[in-house]
Amino acid sequence: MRMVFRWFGEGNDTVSLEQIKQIPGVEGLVWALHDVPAGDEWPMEKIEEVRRQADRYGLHLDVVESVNVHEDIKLGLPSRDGYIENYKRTIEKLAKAGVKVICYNFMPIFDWLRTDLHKPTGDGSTALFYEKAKIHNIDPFELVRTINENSALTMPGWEPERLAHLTKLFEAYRNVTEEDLWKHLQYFLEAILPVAEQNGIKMAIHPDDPPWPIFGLPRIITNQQNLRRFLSLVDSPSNGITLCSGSLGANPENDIIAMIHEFQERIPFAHIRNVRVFDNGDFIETSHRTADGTVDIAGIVKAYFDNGFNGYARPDHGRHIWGEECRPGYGLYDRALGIMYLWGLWDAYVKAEQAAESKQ
Ligand code: DNO
Repeated sequence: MRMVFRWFGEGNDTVSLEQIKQIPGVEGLVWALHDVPAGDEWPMEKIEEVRRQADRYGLHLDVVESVNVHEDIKLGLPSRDGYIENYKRTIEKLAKAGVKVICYNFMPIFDWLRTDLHKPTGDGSTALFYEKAKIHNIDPFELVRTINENSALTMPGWEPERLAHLTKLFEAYRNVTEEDLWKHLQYFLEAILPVAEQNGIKMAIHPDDPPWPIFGLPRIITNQQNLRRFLSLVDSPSNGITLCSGSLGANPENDIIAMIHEFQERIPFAHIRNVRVFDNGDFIETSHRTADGTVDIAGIVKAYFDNGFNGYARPDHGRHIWGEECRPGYGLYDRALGIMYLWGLWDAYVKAEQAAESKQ
């Protein structure tokens, strides 16, 4: 398990590289050029600038999250080919900069979705929360307004320019079915995976968060069966998954441990976090500790360990604790605690294995 930490860039994050460097066992950053709009080619000078910043702290840039996919690609419009060309050029440039894994998602219009970014948890901390009934009743326009008003920093996946044409986008998706989305995804993969393969890059799709359709928009990367279908769209070692335990874990029917065993060769990147799912379908993001949520984090880490997982992992969102002012879900403290929990589990499994071997 190679531990990495998401960083939004100089002037765009409350967490500094100096702080990240001091978290035990963190070897690299999970980064992106957040100011480049989806669909544009990433400029080499900007990539190199991040490289220089990371180099100063001896942190690598092996993992990018995300190179966002333009809506025209998801919609299957004729204009997609130009955006796909840009995507390919970006893959080549990132490979030149030493990148090994590119995380992306294929969710129509919205990326991750929550109804409350600062839900009190009862102990003085707050966390990201999803209220099922609210999603059924809220107008998506209002949700976008609330999300953006709530945070001083632009939320990843909620960039204003991306959501500026919401009415037009909803209109465009009106007749797009799940099967259409699968076809558009396949077209995209067939175009980019040969370039990724030639350049030694693993593409890692992020599951839909939450893993079910919202606002009548189709969502397909939601469960084990669909992940299996996804991997069979194009059989390439570069066609992989960002296995996010928090996103998939919002549906209690998802057996994440079984997914790790089945897809282990195609998981270059793991997002490890816990959620507590309530009987009414609401869920809240909790600490990483197994006992605090409904996702078996200890079992998940054990499954990675048993499969000799050597990919990248990051703690995912954290709660907002100890009064920290930060990007919702992306503070320093709770994510650092999460890392120590993950290492604690991992090291205990290493020791147990060594003890078992020495007895033989
Ligand atoms: C939210 C993140 C997502 C994720 C993308 C990956 O905090 O988990 O925005 O980065 O879905 O493409």
